[in-house]
Amino acid sequence: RSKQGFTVFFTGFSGSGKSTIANALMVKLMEMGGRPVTLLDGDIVRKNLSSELGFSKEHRDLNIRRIGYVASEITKNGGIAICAPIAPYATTRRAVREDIEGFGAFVEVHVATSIEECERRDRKGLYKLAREGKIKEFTGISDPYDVPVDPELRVETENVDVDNCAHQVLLKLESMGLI
Ligand code: GGZ
Repeated sequence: RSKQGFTVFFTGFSGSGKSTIANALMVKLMEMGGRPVTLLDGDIVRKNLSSELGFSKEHRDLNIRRIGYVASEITKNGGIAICAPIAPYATTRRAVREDIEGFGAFVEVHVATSIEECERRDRKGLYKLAREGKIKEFTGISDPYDVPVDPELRVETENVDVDNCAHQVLLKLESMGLI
């Protein structure tokens, strides 16, 4: 009997390492073979699925609900969905969890790299623009982020490298009987 589908849902600040860990995880899962793996990265979704949306609470919620819908379809069909948006609102993450748990497992991974570290790295220069007020409603600077209270797993990229974080996710999936 083939195993059930599931969704790995990363959440965390811009620059926290979500995309990099998600990519490393995708490679590891693909190497294992078996189920198809689909990555729904924040950037890619915003370009292809949510191109008309901004960053108000309403638009962020709509973006996350769309990601959740696609992930639920993948999970329903026995696949693996890896999502990596900021997803700042706990109630929206909860709603997506409930949508998906009807079909398979939902594994929330909080990438808990601190806002100080994300701003210090500032890989895309967005934090600087946010501080200057040139980007409004920037998560962690001028917009809220609800810290996940009870995620399946918490990782961080300040003291731990990406490959190790992805490995921790794999171990969690294994302990949950998903892989
Ligand atoms: C947060 C923003 C904003 C604002 C543009 N706030 O590092 P990035 O660039 O590539 O990741 C961020 C991305 C966030 O999109 P998400 O779809 O993940 O957000 S949400 O889950 O809240 O819908 C960042 C960029 O878009 N970006 N403006 N104001 N991030």
